[in-house]
Amino acid sequence: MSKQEKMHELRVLAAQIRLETMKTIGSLGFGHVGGSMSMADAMAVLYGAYMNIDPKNPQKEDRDWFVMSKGHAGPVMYATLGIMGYYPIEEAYKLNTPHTNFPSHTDRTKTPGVDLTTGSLGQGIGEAVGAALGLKVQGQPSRVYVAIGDGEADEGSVWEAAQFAAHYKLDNLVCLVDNNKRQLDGPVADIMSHGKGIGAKFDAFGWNVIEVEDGNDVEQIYDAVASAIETKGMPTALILNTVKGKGAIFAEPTGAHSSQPTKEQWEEGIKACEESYEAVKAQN
Ligand SMILES: Cc1ncc(C[n+]2csc(CCOP(=O)(O)OP(=O)(O)O)c2C)c(N)n1
Repeated sequence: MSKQEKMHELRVLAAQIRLETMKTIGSLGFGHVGGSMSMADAMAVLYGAYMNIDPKNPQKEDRDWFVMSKGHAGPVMYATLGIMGYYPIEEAYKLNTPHTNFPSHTDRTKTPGVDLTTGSLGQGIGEAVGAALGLKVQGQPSRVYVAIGDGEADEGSVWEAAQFAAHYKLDNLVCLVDNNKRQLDGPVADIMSHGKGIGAKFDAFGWNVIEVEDGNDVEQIYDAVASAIETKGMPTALILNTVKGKGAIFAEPTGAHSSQPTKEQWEEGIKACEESYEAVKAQN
């Protein structure tokens, strides 16, 4: 398959992930649309191009791991795992209902394919660093990918984990920063700015840093992950400059953190994602 064909496949997958994310959250009627939709393209690239996984054997020993440290973006992970074949995607439409296997935040005891439990911001990256060290010590070829938010990066524990990962030269670790410039209450720059930037911080902690100008462009993400995999002796941070709510017609214009639109707005939002999925499929 040529690179052009692969990029088309990944764009189609990203559009399908967006559609299924909307259906998953829409089944409940409210939830974290913003930070889920900004991650769809990165999820498509990781699961569609790079991760060594077997959906029929989620625990296989030499698998790559993905940790959604910004655990409120659980729905985009559930959509991705369902599409990849861990379970029928319709199961995820029981999002956050009693006794569900699809809680609002990712839980390793509930959902096949979820490697670590998250939800308390700043916790997942530390778990991912521990997993990366453990897998290295065991001699596994596995890579650990972890996604954090730019608001989440206000947590001090993120930087303890970053320091540890650089010290132990965890080159099997890639941190994807969903740099969508917004957190729960508004713009990150107004609430708690990152000084010279999150990339500059990771650089100061001894990481390899790759700025991805458009973090919703699958080809830019694809090239950045390839470069991360080639980097030896240090972990890599990919700073994905994304748009919060990307592709959700009721959330993208405002960058809302959580959305509770009307039933009609949900129908329109899902229909728009269906149309863009069909349009992307028709492209070459
Ligand atoms: C320790 C902790 N404090 C507060 C929250 C509540 N909370 C959930 S999401 C969120 C904002 C996160 O912003 P960001 O990481 O930028 O997420 P994104 O924009 O990517 O969705 C907050 C404050 C939490 N889950 N954990």
